[in-house]
Order: sequence, then structure tokens, then C-alpha cells
Amino acid sequence: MADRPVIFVLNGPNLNMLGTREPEIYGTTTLDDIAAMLEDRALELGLAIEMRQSNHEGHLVDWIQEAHLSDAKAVIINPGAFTHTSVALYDAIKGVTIPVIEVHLSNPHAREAFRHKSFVGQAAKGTIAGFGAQSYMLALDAAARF
Ligand code: DHK
Repeated sequence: MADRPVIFVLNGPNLNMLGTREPEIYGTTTLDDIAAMLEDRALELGLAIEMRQSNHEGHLVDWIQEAHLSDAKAVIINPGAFTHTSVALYDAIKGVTIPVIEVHLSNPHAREAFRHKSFVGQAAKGTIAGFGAQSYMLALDAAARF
């Protein structure tokens, strides 16, 4: 892994439940399935994936800083519900130079009003949302071009 540029793929609260969590919204693909898909594509692109998930906001802040300090190539983040609440994630992304791509499985703009605001999206380089597990693959292809 050390000789390939690393992409951190960070996942926030409740994404460990993918597969059984509200499948009509989030699909039936598990986070392990997504990790496997990303690993395969990363190999083709000459990249390495560092896949993590936490239900705790501070872990995501720590990992954004770690990605930056370890000279990773980019961060792909699905912050889950912290998308809509977290000034700490906004500040963490603003505080580093590494590019950050926000991803969502669903399209938050087509859902409840409280999901229409994204703190993360206001700091991220760009956002990919609404394509299910493919959102992560599209984000990886974008990250490969940085
Ligand atoms: C995942 C969540 O957990 C929600 O809180 C967001 C996002 C949307 C997603 O679609 O991946 O609102």
C-alpha cells in the first residue's frame, strides 16, 4: 500500500448498518461491499484505499487531519447525519489542504428539508449524491484526477 497514493474513505454514523438500514433509501449494498468495489477500482487506478467508519464525530475530524498529515491524495467522506450538523467537520476540512469529496448514497436535496443544508458541502471540493453505491465509485474516479 505504501507505494500507491492513498485515498481515505471516511464513513459517518449509521453507515455500518448499510444493507439492512432503510434499504428503500440506501439500497442493500453493505459497507464491506462498497469497500471491495473501491479496492478493485483503486487497484486499476494505481491507488490504495483506507476505508474507515465511525459513529463518532471526533473520529471523523481526527481522520481528516490524519489524511492530511500523512500526505494522502484525497479524502472521500460520507459524513452521514453529521453532514447537516457539524461545524467541526466544516472547520476540519477548511483547516487542511488535502482535497475532500463529499458523497451520499441518497440525494439529500430530494428528502426532508433538514437534509438540504450541508456544512461539509460548504467546505468540500465537490459533492456526489444520489447514485447509491456508485456515488463512491464516481468520487474515486474524480479523486484519481487530482
Ligand atoms: C447518509 C445519512 O446517514 C444521512 O444522514 C444523510 C446520507 C444522507 C446518504 O445518503 O448517504 O442525510
